[in-house]
Amino acid sequence: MLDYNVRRGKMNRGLSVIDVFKSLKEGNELSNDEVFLACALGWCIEWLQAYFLVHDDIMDQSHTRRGRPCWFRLPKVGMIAINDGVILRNQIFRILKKHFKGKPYYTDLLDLFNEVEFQTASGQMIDLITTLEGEKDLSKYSLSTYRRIVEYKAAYYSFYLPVASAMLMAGENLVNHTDMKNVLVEMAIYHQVKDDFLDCFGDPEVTGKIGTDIEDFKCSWLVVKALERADDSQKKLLYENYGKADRACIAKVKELYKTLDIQGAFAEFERENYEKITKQVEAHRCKAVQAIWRRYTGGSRGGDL
Ligand code: GPP
Ligand code: MG
Ligand code: MG
Ligand code: MG
Repeated sequence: MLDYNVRRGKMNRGLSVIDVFKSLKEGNELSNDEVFLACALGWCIEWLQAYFLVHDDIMDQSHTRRGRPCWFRLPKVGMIAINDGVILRNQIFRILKKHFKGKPYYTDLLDLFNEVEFQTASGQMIDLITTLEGEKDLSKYSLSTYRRIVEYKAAYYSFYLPVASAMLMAGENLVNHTDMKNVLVEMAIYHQVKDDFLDCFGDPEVTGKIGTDIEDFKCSWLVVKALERADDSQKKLLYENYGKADRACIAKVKELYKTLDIQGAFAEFERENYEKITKQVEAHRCKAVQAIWRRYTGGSRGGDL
């Protein structure tokens, strides 16, 4: 179960902890002990991610993940996957206890993981309740709703947690970092927009997952953008076909996305935001922010600890 669910990801979150910790050490060689502890923290985030994904795939009724059937889709697993998710989650606190108990920042680490899990579950909640049968209402889908969902379901655990946990390990405190949080949220939105784009237009052979956002009635960036661009008849088509697990309906939505040139809108969003965030990151006084942006945009050399 651990091999199936914890491994084979890109490990951006876990590796970011090491990148950020190194950046906070400003070129000083890390001791073996520090490398080990930064890796242990990184793995805690990978375990957290594994638990989230096992549960998220059940909730989203997804089919594949990392190029294989979702864990709950295996006949011998099914709903036992819920308990497996809980076991994955429990390992985080067992790893933390084993390696960090006695460190001055131990309770701060526990608080951090708990708080971030709460924020993510809150984001998952708003991601899910807008898709409830009987509650489906495309008029609620706006950029501000979208940004709120992404901030909570993705930004805190994917961007803030690697930075904040490495900062605690480096002996820093986490108060007064609002500007840092803001730029990390922008990074998360940039990446979630790409995730949403690939859900519809990506090649499952490459992404390792088959998209389900259209039939799941998700508040995806694509539908928000489509609603912005659509005229009344195109809006009607969206209202009639979005959120239905019917191939013909899904095809109609994809066709409309093409007519509205959502691919072009995505390319424009990507270009503009890459430049905007890169500028913000360069101007930022905290090196940690630069380290995580490099990791997620592939600019880091990586593996050169
Ligand atoms: C994934 O979003 C969401 C999470 C990983 C948070 C899950 C939180 C829980 C408390 C279970 P997504 O559904 O857009 O991701 P993907 O496209 O990878 O399925
Ligand atoms: Mg999902
Ligand atoms: Mg989801
Ligand atoms: Mg997605």
